[in-house]
Amino acid sequence: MTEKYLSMWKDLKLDINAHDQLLKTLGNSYRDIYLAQNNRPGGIKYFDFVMNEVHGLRIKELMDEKEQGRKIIGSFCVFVPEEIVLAANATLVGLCTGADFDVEKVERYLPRNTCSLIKSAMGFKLGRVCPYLETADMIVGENTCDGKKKAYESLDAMVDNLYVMDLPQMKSEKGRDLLKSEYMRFQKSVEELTGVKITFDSLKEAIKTVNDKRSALHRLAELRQSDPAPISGLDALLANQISFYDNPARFTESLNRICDELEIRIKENQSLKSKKIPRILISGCPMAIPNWKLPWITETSGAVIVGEESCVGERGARNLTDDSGADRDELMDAITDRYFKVDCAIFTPNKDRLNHIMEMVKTYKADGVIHYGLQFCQPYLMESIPVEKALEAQDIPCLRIETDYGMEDAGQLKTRVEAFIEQLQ
Ligand code: BJ8
Repeated sequence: MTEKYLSMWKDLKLDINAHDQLLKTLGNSYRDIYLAQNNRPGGIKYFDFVMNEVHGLRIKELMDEKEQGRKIIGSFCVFVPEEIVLAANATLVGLCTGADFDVEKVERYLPRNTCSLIKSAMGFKLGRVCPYLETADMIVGENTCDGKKKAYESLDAMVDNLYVMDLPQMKSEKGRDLLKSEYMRFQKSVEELTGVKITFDSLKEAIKTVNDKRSALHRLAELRQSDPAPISGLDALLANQISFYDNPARFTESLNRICDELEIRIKENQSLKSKKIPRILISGCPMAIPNWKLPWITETSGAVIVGEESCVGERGARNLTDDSGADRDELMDAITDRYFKVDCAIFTPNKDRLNHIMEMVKTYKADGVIHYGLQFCQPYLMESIPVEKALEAQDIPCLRIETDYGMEDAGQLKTRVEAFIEQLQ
């Protein structure tokens, strides 16, 4: 792949040596974690292909789109509405935040006690190894947690195309008004960037495209409710991760094809594993590509992950946008209402998230919950305590994990996860 896309990466001014190193590491962990699994559905080969080409063919496609005048918008958060971006004839891509890079350099800009996700975003920029970041015509940051908020001030000094979206912190009427006004402001900025006026028809069509993508993710989630689970949590996570990068219509079609296959598996009672194994719900911080550490440890310790209460999972993908509005403003209201339901831990109070975790335990027939908190992530680590208490009050076993992107604690994590799974058995 290196030779084939070398000139493109050079044009994007990537650090070629560092980027080669990154691709090598990514390829090795994908082989050891993903390709080592047994009994994967045949359709998952498409996602293997996408992963193989995540810095290659997909970037080439984005560059081709740019050549035809289409703008690329990069985002770090599920609060950035893809519907608005698509309606202005632009493309939304998730930005890389799932691996450590250039940590030493990053710590010259950010305190050491910053979460891995934020450090990763900064490391990919400082190291010039993320082609998505370099392709983007607009990078959208959002005022969510304090770490991100302040890190965007540093990022702003490194790029000339950062747009920061303000976000509410309370689920109040005022909070909803703020979200709507921020979405209106974003819509205007996207129109200015693309030179395309968002119309009722283009917005309605974009809502349909995104709803179709989310419906395919919902279908996958529903199939995972079957016992035994028809697909590994690792592969389901991969589908959720890729949904942030791939062309939405193509992604929807490919995922629906996998779901067709899983339906047959369920009908024919083909089990992923030969014996019954504990079912785990993962809840907490988002896991961006290639953050596979905890799911990999969990699923190689004798359990299967059946759901993710996460932004790269059900928190991010649940709820469709109502497309029955009669005019553009009504559709913008529907978009606001849909996103206002996202129960990120930056909200206070945040009862909805707790209720959602409880509901997911039941729906997915989970035997236990692993709460995943990134080190130094105050919102999710703070919430992990009431989450654990509420689960324990209902006799639902919960394991609270606090970790980062490094592999140094992998052995210790495995011991804890194995003991937890044994307790579930
Ligand atoms: S909507 S979860 S994608 S903000 S892990 S950076 S919270 S200190 S990522 Fe998120 Fe949007 Fe919320 Fe979802 Fe801060 Fe925590 Fe780091 Fe985090």
